[in-house]
Amino acid sequence: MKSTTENKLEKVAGNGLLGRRAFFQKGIVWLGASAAGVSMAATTGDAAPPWMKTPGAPLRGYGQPSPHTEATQRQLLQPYGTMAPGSGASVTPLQDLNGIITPNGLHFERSHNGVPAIDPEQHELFIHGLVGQPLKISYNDLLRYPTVTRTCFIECSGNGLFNANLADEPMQMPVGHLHGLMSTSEWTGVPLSLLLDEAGIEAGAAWLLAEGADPVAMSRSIPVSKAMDDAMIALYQNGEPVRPEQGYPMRLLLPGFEGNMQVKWLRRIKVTDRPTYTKDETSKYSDHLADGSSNLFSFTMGVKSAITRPALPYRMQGKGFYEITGLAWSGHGAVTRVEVSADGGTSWADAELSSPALSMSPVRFRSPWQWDGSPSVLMSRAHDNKGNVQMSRADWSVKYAAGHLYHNNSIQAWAIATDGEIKNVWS
Ligand SMILES: Nc1nc2c(c(=O)[nH]1)N[C@H]1C(S)=C(S)[C@@H](COP(=O)(O)O)O[C@H]1N2
Ligand SMILES: [Mo]
Repeated sequence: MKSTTENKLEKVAGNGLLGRRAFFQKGIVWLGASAAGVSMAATTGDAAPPWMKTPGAPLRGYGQPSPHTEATQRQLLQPYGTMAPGSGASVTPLQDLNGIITPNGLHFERSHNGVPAIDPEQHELFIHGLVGQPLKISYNDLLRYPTVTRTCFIECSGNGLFNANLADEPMQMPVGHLHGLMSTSEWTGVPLSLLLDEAGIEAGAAWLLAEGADPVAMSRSIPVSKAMDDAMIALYQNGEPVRPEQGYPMRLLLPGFEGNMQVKWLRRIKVTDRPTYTKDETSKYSDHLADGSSNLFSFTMGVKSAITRPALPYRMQGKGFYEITGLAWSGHGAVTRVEVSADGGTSWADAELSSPALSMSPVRFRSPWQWDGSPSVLMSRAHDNKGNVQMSRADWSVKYAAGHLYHNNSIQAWAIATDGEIKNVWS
């Protein structure tokens, strides 16, 4: 960067963090890539690139990513190998994405026993229990109900478990592997309250049992208050029918709640007066605290952020200007502020946030940074509109019992070495 430019840049925190105004300031030379001496004639005629000299590819019915981005894939985690290849998870490659929306083919998947091959013509949703009129609704009938649209994230309560206490040392893995059990879509579907009103909830109804049509019939208990508030039977994901991995033909969407409760391949809702205590909510998904007690249910996903670039699996390409960017989200509401540090938390600066800041939807944060090539530690810290602040990893580890893995929304740090190597570090 030229020294004249450097004078214009406002340093807002230690180790080269620049003010957000730098993004809008005129006359800044970010990389200084120069076109001097190149004549436009060289880009046409014989000197034109080969793809300008033959007709382009034919039209096709369903678009695919460029073959040059084929490496942008979900990473598969299959703990039981070929014995149960549909049991496990695949993570969103956050390192290769920008913006807030996850493309449908890259939405993370967590399935307990694979994707059922549901015939939509035969699939039905039952609503029964403490209702005046039990309902049996076919997929085609559900498509005729009034719909709503909202953008929100789904996050597995196991997201971040690789940065909990699985090993004595921080694990070195791509940012998608560390934080990619979180994806964001624009969901469209039928408000659950509408269907419950139609069935007529009876006095004493306080909970729902939601059950999936997969071979494990995964099921969870959900408070009626959430169902009547903002729950949705999702039918469309980013505009197209929900993908098989996400629950085709329909899934339960509970904005801000842990992913496990958002039952895929939804087939049954039973209205009850108490939680059902299903196998899926008693064998897993409880939070064990340091004092020996447990939170049986902890529905809302905490406020969290993660730097997705610079991050593993990549390395720095020499000193100079970088945009530090990542995602911040909260199950309690909207993210209002994200701070970034380049000196391991000694000093912080507010990052630029993408708009709009929607409730239970991530924001993309961005901070300009001038790396002088010295060892640095990058961190981000998110705040939401309900007053929640992301806690340090040290504070998180003492809150929960040793070995606890769920709901790790603590701050994660990337150390950058002089040779450009990036490492996950605990601080
Ligand atoms: N029927 C059913 N619903 C399910 C699951 C499942 O295995 N079966 N997995 C749950 C878990 S643990 C999570 S985190 C989310 C993941 O949603 P996704 O696969 O669409 O990302 O779905 C939940 N709903
Ligand atoms: Mo999950």
